[in-house]
Amino acid sequence: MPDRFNVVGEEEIRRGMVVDVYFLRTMEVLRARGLADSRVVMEVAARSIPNGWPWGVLAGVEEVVRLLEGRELDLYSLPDGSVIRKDLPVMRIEGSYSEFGALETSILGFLCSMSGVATAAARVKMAAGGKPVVNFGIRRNHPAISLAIEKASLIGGVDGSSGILLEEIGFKPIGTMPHSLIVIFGDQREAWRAFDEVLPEEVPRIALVDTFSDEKSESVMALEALGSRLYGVRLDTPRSRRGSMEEIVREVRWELDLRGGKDVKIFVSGGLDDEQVRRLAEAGADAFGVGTFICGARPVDFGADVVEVGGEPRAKRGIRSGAKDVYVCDADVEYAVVPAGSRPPECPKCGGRMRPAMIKMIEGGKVIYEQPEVSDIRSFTLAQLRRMEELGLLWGPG
Ligand code: PCP
Repeated sequence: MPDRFNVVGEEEIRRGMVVDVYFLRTMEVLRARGLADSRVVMEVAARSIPNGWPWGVLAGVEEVVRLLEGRELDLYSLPDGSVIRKDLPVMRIEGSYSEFGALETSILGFLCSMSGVATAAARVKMAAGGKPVVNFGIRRNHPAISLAIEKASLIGGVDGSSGILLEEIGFKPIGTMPHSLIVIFGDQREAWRAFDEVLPEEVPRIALVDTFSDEKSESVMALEALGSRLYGVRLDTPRSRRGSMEEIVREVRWELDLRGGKDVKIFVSGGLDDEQVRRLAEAGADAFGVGTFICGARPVDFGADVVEVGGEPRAKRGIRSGAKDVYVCDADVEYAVVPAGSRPPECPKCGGRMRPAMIKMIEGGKVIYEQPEVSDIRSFTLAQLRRMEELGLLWGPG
């Protein structure tokens, strides 16, 4: 059960201990009336995408598969990294309601939270116009889920993240230096030189340049202090000093270039969102550290609804009844939803062939799908988003 941090472990989650009490009451009533083993089809779809955004990125599927493994059911799902839209069915679970009905809380918990992070990460990554974006936000979440959140941000397309646990999923953590290092030294130059002398060569020399005086003068100081060993400067300007960050970036770029620092990168962090990253990238910033916008992202509002009972289509108002198949046209990143078992539809955009988008991942409780590596999922996400960018679909109306 929960430990001192009130954190629930994997075994408790798999046992269904994270559950809304009304599901347990539902099971009690269904059992009392002999309906608990009704064969149902449950469908999961996003009822809305946060902030009215036109698309989201699906994440948390691997965790749902791990949650349901071994339970007598079949699960079909779009894979992690799929770019999804409102009301598009992303997952279909078939089996006896008693096998998974009370797990709805955790099924949605994984999908809502991780897809919210992946979606925000994708937006800020695409706003950066191909420049690196690093997740600096694990400090914004409960430590128990930091690696899950970092994984979701990578699925969304960011280039890296700052936590050392990342090594467990095949990524090297990325970071620069905190203000505390410079404040304790009391002198920027001494702090930067010590950083350069003490740390291994592979650590990039990115000097934080806004601690005691302004970004322009400290950037010049850093170039004078480290010379060609200076890889970059980080601007993390406090809100009390922020005017136009774009103008500050342009000014720093000018002063560095004037003094032979053309190769010195300008890294910006602190309270950035997708719109600010877009403007700063256009102003010449080379890379970004984004925390709250990614790790404090609003969850995607997935709903799980029974759409078939005992083989008969049946659903609540607002939900189309019956099991459905989902097809996708990769060329247009366009989906089509048809009653399960229908003929494959043609792409409504180009008229071309569409392929089944849902993958059977669990059959009779046995996992039959091998999840891709996070780096491959990230590539899949970015390929869809870059295609949408080419088609002018990326920033359209919600
Ligand atoms: C923050 C710290 C985080 C950044 C900003 C995340 O700066 O560098 O990595 O920012 P966000 O959550 O606002 O997007 P500080 O709070 O100044 O911390 P530090 O001095 O350690 O850099």
